[in-house]
Amino acid sequence: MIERFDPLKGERLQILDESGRARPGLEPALPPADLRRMYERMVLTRVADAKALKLQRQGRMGTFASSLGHEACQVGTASAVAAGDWFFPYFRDMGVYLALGYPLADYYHYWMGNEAGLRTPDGLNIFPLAIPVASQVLHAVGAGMAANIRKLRLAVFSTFGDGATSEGDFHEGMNYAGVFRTPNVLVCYNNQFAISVPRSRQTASATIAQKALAYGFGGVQVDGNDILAVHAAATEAAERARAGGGPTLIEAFTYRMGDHTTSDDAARYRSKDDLAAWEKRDPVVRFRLYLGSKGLWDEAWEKSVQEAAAEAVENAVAGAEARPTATVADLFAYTYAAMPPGLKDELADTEAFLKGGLR
Ligand SMILES: Cc1ncc(C[n+]2csc(CCOP(=O)(O)OP(=O)(O)O)c2C)c(N)n1
Ligand SMILES: [Mg+2]
Repeated sequence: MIERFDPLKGERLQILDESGRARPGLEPALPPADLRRMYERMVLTRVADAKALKLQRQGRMGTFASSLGHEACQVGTASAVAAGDWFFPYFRDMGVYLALGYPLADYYHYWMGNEAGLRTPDGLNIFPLAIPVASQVLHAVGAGMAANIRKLRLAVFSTFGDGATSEGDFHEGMNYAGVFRTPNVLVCYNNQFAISVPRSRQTASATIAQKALAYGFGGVQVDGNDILAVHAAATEAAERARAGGGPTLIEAFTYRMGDHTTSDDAARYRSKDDLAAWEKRDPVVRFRLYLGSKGLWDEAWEKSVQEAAAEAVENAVAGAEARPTATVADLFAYTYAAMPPGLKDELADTEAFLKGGLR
């Protein structure tokens, strides 16, 4: 289906319009229980996100990158992941983590300043989220190459922002993926900004999806506020990857509804009108309206979903805050199996400095 939407012609895959109506012939055949689970995960992401912002303001969490407005991108992409697949996420991916079953307490613990929170539990194939912009694309393509060498039939996902497409790592990864036909699903959340830099200053390409064509594989632009469109594109791309059909680039067209992170103030560089226009395209509301039209949503169920999310979030906060905070030694401990002498010296210097003087 994704071939039917040509990025060079400005075509974008949209299944649900803003009022939640599905376009005939494009609706994926998902069982009601799956649809409802997707909605629950979107709500959990939103509630957990709002809580993280509050915790940061209270000094209980470090700098945090909000997922507000990205719930369809994140949960939709994760909904295409099958057992055995791998995921290489980035710093704005809480919905991916939650949809794949990562413990929220661990995720919070990481953002509270302890990298132990990113040690993925056994059984989940999630690489630690990347802070260096676009570095995860290389890791994902490398893992895709490993899957090819080992003849494993799996898909390797990676997500990144529009700003990441200006990085060399992105282009190197794309090039390698195209040449070696790695089984990658590369999903760009084009949220129109890289901190304060607008999409128009990022690339002169009409779309990000079309960049795939130059690397010899397919790219598709989808409505990133439409979870069914993201799900359909990611599912098809993953099936293609597992079947040996090579990589796909998906551009999920969306908008960053919050500040870049808690240390940013987006009001300084973008207009209220833009924000108001995108509020009407809220991905959670759109999917709720769709579920309502299918008889899968009512007020009582909404209440139970919201209450379950709130309870899960409160439990996760308590769990994360009960864990140990990071020590100075933790900053040095995990790069090498055995700490080299230079690093040992640095650790000793740092500890001495914090005790009130240099050695
Ligand atoms: C290699 C690198 N350069 C710069 C930064 C600082 N930085 C953090 S986020 C960001 C912008 C990322 O924008 P985008 O890729 O669009 O993702 P978004 O934040 O919009 O989700 C920058 C420049 C970084 N983390 N890594
Ligand atoms: Mg961006």
